[in-house]
Amino acid sequence: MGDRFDEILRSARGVLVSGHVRPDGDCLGSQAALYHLLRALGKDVSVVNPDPLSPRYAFLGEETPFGAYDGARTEGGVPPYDALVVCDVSTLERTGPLAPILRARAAPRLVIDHHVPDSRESWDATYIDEDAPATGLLVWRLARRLGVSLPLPALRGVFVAVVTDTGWFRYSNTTQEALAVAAELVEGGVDAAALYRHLFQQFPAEWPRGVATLLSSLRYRADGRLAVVSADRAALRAAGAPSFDEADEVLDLLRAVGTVEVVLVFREMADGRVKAALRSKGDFDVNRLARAHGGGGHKKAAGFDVPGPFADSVARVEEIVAREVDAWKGAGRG
Ligand SMILES: [Mn+2]
Repeated sequence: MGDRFDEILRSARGVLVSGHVRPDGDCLGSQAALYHLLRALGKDVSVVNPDPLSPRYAFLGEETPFGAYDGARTEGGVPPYDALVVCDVSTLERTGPLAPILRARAAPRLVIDHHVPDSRESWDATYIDEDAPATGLLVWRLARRLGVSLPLPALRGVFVAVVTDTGWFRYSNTTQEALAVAAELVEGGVDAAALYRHLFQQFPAEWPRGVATLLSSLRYRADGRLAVVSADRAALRAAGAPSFDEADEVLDLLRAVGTVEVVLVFREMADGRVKAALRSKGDFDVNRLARAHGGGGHKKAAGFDVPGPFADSVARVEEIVAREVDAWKGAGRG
């Protein structure tokens, strides 16, 4: 695996790095690592994402120049390049407004990712490992393979990628490799406590009010095996949390309940679409459910979005998920 991927990357002079809409810690951390890896190989590198950095990840922008799609510029501001590498997502569709621009370019398209791949997408070469805890670890492996010693900003990127996707080494995707690489990153100069503070202790003052709004809507379905919360923009505004955006902690909190196997969080996006995030504690496959609604992810963490209006879509999707969890519970569970 990876021969053709490495060959295309090696021969390209200019590389464009991109990723999914609303890039998260793994997407951005991988990109930071890849940016500095490719720079170490003497390449011209640009990072352009569909969306700018959210405040949570702004600190990464101090070491790596993250660009974002700009509708006011020609072709969204995407520069010329010889090869494209998409990080942490394996369908071009998920690059949002960048998708038609990237698709129209003749340069080879590469993907480096750990999501369940979408067979409908065609890539010139892929580096996909569904069992990898984070895409950032694949960039780490790539650096090893190419014999590149990564500078500190790249090490920080890999660390951010791994800790965000493993829930700071708490989720079941925390492999021996994740822990071993983390140890090497710390040895290489990564300050774990400083990154913890950046990632998990810098939320805006309104953030707890958003969490409270979501939690106050809690209902249990499927005999307590499914926990559902939802909040539309009006509710968040009324609670004094108009720009509430980080709901991962809510997904974690609800999984703390003993009976709960699956968590479902609904939020209304700025464009009126309804975003559904799903987490599973055990064997229930939330990726399959997300796929059926045009989304995707992993077996234990996945998401999708559907058109509004909010209340109608929430009711409809919640019913579907409750039925599935109910049926799964009956399927030979001890
Ligand atoms: Mn990821």
